[in-house]
Amino acid sequence: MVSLSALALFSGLFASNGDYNDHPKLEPFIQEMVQEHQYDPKVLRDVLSQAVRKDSILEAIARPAERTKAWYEYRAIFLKEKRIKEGKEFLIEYKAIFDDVEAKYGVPREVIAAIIGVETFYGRNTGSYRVIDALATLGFDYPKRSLFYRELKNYFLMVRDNNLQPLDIKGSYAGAMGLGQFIPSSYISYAVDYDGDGKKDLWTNRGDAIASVAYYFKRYGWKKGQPVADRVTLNNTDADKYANETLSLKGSFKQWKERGVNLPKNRKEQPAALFRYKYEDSQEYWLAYKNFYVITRYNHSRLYARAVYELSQELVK
Ligand SMILES: [Ca+2]
Repeated sequence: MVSLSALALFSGLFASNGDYNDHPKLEPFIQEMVQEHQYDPKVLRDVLSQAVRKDSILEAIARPAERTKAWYEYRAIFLKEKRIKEGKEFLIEYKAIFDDVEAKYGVPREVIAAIIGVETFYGRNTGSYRVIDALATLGFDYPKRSLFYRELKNYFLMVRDNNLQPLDIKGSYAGAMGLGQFIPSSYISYAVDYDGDGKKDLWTNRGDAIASVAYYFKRYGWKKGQPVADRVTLNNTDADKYANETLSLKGSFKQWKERGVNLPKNRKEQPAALFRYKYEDSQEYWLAYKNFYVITRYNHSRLYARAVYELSQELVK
């Protein structure tokens, strides 16, 4: 059996200043970037030679809360008094920005604040990993690497096109950055320079970060003034089998009624999905609409979307 200290010594002997100098995927990556994006290979080699493989990242990505926790456990993480209180303060402190952004993008301030609250506790925990380490580790050494390999490419495009320093940027273990935890492709597509200073600063600039989350929601089709979800009951236990089938809005009101859902009163006909949420000794059913689906575009999880929605409701109580 090889001890951990022997492994550390081994990697210390063979890595000069980083772990990717001799990685078999390094040269193909560089060649693709040169061919696809006319990227300067010297920059890629220089930056990637300083990337460090983080085993803690490979361990963290294997157990995300969305997959390992029941709703009542997941909910307890995000619907805490402290997160609600600080969210209300966040809305007050940046009221002028929220007034402006809400009017411009049509996305309610409490939804934007809830996203930032769930993602980073209103900017307090934006991540302590170097993004280059996170994306090199996941893009080169994670078995399900294709998304991260693409994001590593996008990261290099993002830093080149925005004059950012690739070795300095910090983020989550998955390479998500700033108050709203944007991955590089999201930064490229949805980051906004709200204050017009020529930089899209999602790490420290509240206006840029808040407007970028709003723009993300607008682009994914947020419907201003429309509902997110309603709690419902079932009049037929068979209906349960249609719950949690997919995040897509696969049924009409007529179909959900036929399957045994007691439809909410005074709600106009619209496509919907049915979700089941487990508590310790019970469960709830929710009928979710387009705006709920838009929240799942931020993180593909019915637990995530409901936590964001519930937190948003608490912020305006
Ligand atoms: Ca800016």
